[in-house]
Formats: sequence, structure tokens, C-alpha cells
Amino acid sequence: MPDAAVRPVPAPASPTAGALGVLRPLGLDAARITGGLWAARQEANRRASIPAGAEQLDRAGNLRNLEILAGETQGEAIGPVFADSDVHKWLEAAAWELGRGEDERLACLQRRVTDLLARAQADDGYLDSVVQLRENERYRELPWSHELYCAGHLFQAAVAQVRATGSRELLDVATRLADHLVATFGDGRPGLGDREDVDGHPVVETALVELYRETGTRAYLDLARYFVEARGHGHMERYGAEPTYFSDRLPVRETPHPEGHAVRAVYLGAGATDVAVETGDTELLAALERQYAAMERSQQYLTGGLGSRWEGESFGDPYELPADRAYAETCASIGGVQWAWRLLLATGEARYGDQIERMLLNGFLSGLSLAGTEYFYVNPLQLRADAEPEENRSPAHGRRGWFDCACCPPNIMRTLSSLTAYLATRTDAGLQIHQYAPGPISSDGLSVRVETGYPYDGRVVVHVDEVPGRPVEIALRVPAWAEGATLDGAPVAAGGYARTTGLLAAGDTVDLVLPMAPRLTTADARVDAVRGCVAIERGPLVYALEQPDQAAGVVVDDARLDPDETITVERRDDLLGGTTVLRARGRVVRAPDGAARAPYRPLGDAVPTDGGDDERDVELVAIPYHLWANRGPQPMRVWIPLA
Ligand code: FUB
Ligand code: ZN
Repeated sequence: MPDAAVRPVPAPASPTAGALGVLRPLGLDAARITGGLWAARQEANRRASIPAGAEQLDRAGNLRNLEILAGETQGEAIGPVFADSDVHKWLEAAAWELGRGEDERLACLQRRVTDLLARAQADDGYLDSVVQLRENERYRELPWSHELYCAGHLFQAAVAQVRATGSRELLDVATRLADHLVATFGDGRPGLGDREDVDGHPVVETALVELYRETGTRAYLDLARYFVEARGHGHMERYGAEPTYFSDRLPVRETPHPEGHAVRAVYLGAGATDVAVETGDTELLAALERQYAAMERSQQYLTGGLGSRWEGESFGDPYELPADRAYAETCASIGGVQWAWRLLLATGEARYGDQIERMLLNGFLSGLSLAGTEYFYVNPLQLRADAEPEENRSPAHGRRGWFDCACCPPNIMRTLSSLTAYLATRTDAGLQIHQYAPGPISSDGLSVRVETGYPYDGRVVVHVDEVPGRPVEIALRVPAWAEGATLDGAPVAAGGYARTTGLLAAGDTVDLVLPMAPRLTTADARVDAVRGCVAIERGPLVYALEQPDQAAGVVVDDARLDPDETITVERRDDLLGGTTVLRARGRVVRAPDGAARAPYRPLGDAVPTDGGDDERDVELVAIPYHLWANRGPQPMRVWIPLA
């Protein structure tokens, strides 16, 4: 385990000193989460998800592929072409976790898997077990082969391992593979290869930049820039592939909003942002900010979820955001967080902190069960009664222990293991706190302790324990939803940072209060699927009606909400690990099954009920959206028609 006092642990996505950017990340060891919602999730990740993940990778054959290459056993490759990437993501999670605290069993597993990868690697640095075992020609079909995608996840794991544990073993594997890529791909620019091509699935871009940051090898950054610039120049079409799905229809700087496969698009956005800041490309950075803003404006679910189509796991057209058929893959929220984080560092704008919060606490967290061992791949905003579980990703199954395509579970693991990275940043002026969780944060001689019950309680008290020998400030993000917030009793504007003034001294406290009254939210009329509906939010949490919380006879599918009635707040320590529920007034209205011409009727006619139990005033109980389906798959809805 690293000794924090001796060797700092740079966080993921730590730009070099010369990079563009307003904010600098803190080391991963600079903050800790000691209680509340996120501490419980990190604990479940460490105790349950990561150990179970290793077993799942073994059972699914991902590790066996490497064992065959390492000469330990015999057989054929099992699993999807990107099978290695799930091993790499798990390794990344293990590394950040070991950086958070010793765990001999986990360290042992990490060494074992690292050793397998080292032995599986070809003499010239190439490494992709499925291609190697199937004796496929390397890089034969880059739209689908995921060879550089797997390489990217390996680079990220290697960087995590060296930063968190000091072990360079995986970094050696990664640099040998990266050198091989540098010698192979490029447009003949000095130091790069001459194969002009890109992988169908971005991630290698951001990963190469991270590897450059860790090693100082400029060629890795040059190759990342090449891959970003090469997109939108017909590479996928050369293989006969339709380019939109692969974010290859337009050059990155000309793309108005992300399109195609959502995870691909947001990983590319994150990688292109890394390239922009490290190469000082302000024009590219501005294009990415515009792209992100367009996505936020018209392609994002209230939960932060990204990608509305099952078909192609892709973004829909602007405002095409159906609640029930939402795809909103957990990995897309994770990629969205990564992209927003990079834009936050680059611009210092609080709205990216708001975005990270929305995604993490809603569309990301819904991907994981409270126990930490079951996952949603797809995160809709509504599940109807009698929904058909068509296939293994269907939310109608409830969360599942693993998937044939298991990209999401280890992605969740690595995000939770490195979560403290997103809490705070620093500048010469002082410390900025973006996400609120209880625990200590220290940077540049300033040490504070955050005390809060957020996201359920809106009070955030920052205790100052130590100050440097120069004046510094503490800036606290005030989310855009927090109209009426105060800092030390004085009003502060929502949608920015509230800053301390005057000289801070050890023993001071800074007291931020964010208003937590439940809010009703409506959607732009172009989101036709939820027109005439409202959603309930409280603080950063999106709420949902789920069937088990309703009184007998109150069917979630039939619920309508009365917007004029007060919504009450109730703390329930006994429910779902401890949460806060909201109680609203509304009606249930259902046409009898035999009603003439159902489900249609002449405009202006009332719903033809039988006037009995089918239409009555009721109480509606809402829980945080991310907690749904922890009591089995149940009817649920975020958007509620108005009564
Ligand atoms: O292609 C690898 C991963 O599988 C993607 O990121 C996910 O969307 C799933 O398609
Ligand atoms: Zn996924």
C-alpha cells in the first residue's frame, strides 16, 4: 500500500503541468469518504463487487483465455472479442482499491492476473487474447475487433496500478503494447506508424493520453491526437461499415452533438478533451464544449442517462428520450462522468460538476444493487407491469449478477474505487469542492473535514483544520437547482461556486446550506414521450414511484400526480439501507379493461372509468430512482402524468 505521506497518488485524468485547464485534480489519497451513501457503496464494492467480479471473470472464461496463452491450460477462446477489456477494468478497480487500503487477497489476485497478461503478451508487444487464440489476422476488422479498445483499458489499468500501488509490472506490459501501436498506426508523421486507421470503439485515445502523462512518452500523445483527428474521414466506410454508429461520420471538431453508439461517443469526447488540453488546442476544446452542451440540452435523460435507443445502443435524435424504452447504458453514464470531469478541469465551470452529480447519483448508481453484486446494463425511467424480459439486458429481469457482454459491472467497480477523484480540485487560489460527501480533504497545506448527510441533507459544514502560510479560499459548488442556498447565512447564487472571503484560520467552519424542498420538474415539449408528466426531484436525487411502496390498489402504471398538493419528506432508516421517501397526493385512473375503443377515445371525453376503485384520490410514495429494483423487478416510473 502506498504511503500517502511519501508518495502522492495522482488521480485518473491528471493533466500535465503545461496542459490547458483552470482546475487541477487532487491526488486520490488527498480525500477520503468516511460515511454516508458513497462510503456504503465503496465498502460494498470492495467487499462484494470486486471479489465477486474476479469469480465471474473466471467463470465466464475471460481469465481462461489468458491462461491458455500463458501455457497453463489448453482450449479455445471464449467470450466476446472484447473479453480482455473486462479483465483490464477489473484490474483497474483492484489497483485503485489497493491504493485505498491493503488487502492481501486482492493484491494476490492482482499479481496473478498481471502476471497472466505479461505471459500472454506476444514478443512484439501485441496483446489481445481473443485475436491471438483465434489466430485471427491482427487489426483485420477494426470496426468490430476492439483490439485498440482492449489496449486502452489495459493502459488505464496499468496507470492505475503504478499510481496506486507503485508496481510497474503492468505498466511494462502496457508500454510494450503502446510502442507496438505507435509503430503501427499513424499517418507517417515522425515517430508514428503509417497504417491510417482507427478502432471502431474509442477509449484508446484517453488511455494513450494517460499513459503519456504517466511516462512522458510524447509519441503516445501524438498517437492519441492522430486517432482523434482521423475520425470522420471514412475509415469505417472503407470496411463497409455505416459510420454514424462509430462516431465516424464527421470529424470530431465538426460534430454538433454526439451521435451513434453512446458509450463510443462519450469515450471519444473524453479522449478528445484530453488531447485538446495536452496539445493546447483551444479550438478543439471549444468544439467539445459545444458538443457536450448540445448533448445535455437535448439528448440526456433527467437521470443523466445517455443513449435512448436499444438499436445500436445509441443516442437518438435530439429530444428522442422515451422513458420506458430508454437504453441509458450504465457505461454511458460512466463515460459521461469522465467527459464532464475533463471539461470541469479544463473550464472550471460548475455546470460540469452538476452534470457529474446528476449522472453519479442517478443514472450511474441505478446500475448497481445495494448488495453490490447485481447490475443493470440498461437503465430505463419506467418499467410497466407485465413488462416482457426479452433478453438478458432487459430491466424486467431485475439486476443481474453478470452479462454475456459484461462491460458495465467492472466499469462500475473502477468508478467507485476512484470516486474520491471527483470530489475536489485545487488552484493557486485554494480548494474547490465539487461533490459533497463526509470526510477529510487536504491539498497544498490546507486540510478540511467535510461533515454532511448529503445527498439527503442539504447542509454541508466544512471544518478547517490546517491552513497554509498564505491566504487561500474554499469554493463550494452551488448546484443550479439550489435556488435559495446560503453560505454562512448569506444568500449565494445557484449554478456556480460560493467562495469564502477573508483569511481562513484553523478552527474555522464554513457552512453551506442547499435547499432540499422537493421540486417538480417538467420536460421540454419536444420530449413527446413524457409530455404532460412531471418528475419529482429532491436535492441532487431524481425520485421514482415503485410499486412496493404504494398502498394496496395503487398501481404505479395508473398513477397521476396533483402538482398543487404539498409533497412531504420522511426519513426511513428501515428502508433500502436507509433513505428518504417523498409522499405526494394524486389519483389513480384506469379505464376498465372492457371499455369501448380503449386505449383511444374522442378528444375531450373523460377516461371511461366505472367510478369505483378505478378512480380515486391516493397518496403516492416516491423513493430515490437509483434504489429501485432492490426488491426484485417492480413497476416503476420517474415521469408521472398530472392528475
Ligand atoms: O463494445 C464494448 C461494449 O459492449 C460497449 O462499450 C458497450 O456499449 C457494449 O456494446
Ligand atoms: Zn456497459
